Amino acid sequence: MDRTFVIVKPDGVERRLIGEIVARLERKQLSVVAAELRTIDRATAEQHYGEHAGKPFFNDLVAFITRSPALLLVIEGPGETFKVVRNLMGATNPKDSAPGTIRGDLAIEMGENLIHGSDSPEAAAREIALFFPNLA
Ligand code: IDP
Ligand code: MG
Repeated sequence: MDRTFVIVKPDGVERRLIGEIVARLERKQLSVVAAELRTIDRATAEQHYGEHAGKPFFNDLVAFITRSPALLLVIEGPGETFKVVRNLMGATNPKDSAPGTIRGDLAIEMGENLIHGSDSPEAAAREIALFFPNLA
């Protein structure tokens, strides 16, 4: 089985969309294999989003992802799980995300786009290790 890392971001928890978002992953036949509601600390957020350090939106992004509890998830599927999740998420900017996707149906602002999913197998491994260091 193949794993990826997902965050229901603070806006998703605040809007009480945990159930809606997890249900969409489960209906696709993906499994939740680890889950924790956690307020992400600043250092972890900066490491997680390290590829965006120095970009104009970086400080807002770190403030957003740390502002209140997020649901951290390890998601498992039969293969290419990162890709399956990214397709369910929709495009980064909710104004471009297709209807039928999580962002396309439920979000409208780039800065409040509900969900993170790793963008490669390498990112999935790195992010799972960062957020769930005790997971085998
Ligand atoms: P992704 O979440 O679809 O992988 P990334 O490019 O990795 O998209 O960006 C990470 C997050 O940073 C996005 O989900 C979004 O919340 C935020 N973000 C990306 N680009 C912008 C931007 O141009 N303005 C504001 N926020 C942005
Ligand atoms: Mg990304």
